[in-house]
Amino acid sequence: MRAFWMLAATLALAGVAHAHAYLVSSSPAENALLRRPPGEVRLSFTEAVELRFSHFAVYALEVPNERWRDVRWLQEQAKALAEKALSAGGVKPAGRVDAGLKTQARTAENVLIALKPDLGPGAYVVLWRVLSVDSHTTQGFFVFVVEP
Ligand SMILES: [Cu+2]
Repeated sequence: MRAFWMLAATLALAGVAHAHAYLVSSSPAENALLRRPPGEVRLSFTEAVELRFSHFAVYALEVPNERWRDVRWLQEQAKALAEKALSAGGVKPAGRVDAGLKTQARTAENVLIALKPDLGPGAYVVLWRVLSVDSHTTQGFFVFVVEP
């Protein structure tokens, strides 16, 4: 709790900067079509994020395989899932495939998310809501597909 108030005080003073933490790049990349399942996801933000006050998740997207290359359609499905997953209340979607954060720092621009081993073929959604060190919250998501 003490850490929270220290953070709040710091953030109140830091209210001048307006860069926000936006995603710069990721691995896998947005809309990547992968032959092998990745072991982790790396997200790079424009500024450092407070890991303990941020949320990251990766979900399997239940979609028929003939849709795996339909980027716009996948985007719509992913958006619906991300809204559900990031909403404050309600039932969280099933199918989480992330296995915790590999990044142990309190703040970081690059965040590594471990994945469960041997993800099967399919579409996956990476989503986040991050508190950046300048006190702003941003959120987003993207899709990648594993198609051996
Ligand atoms: Cu900002």
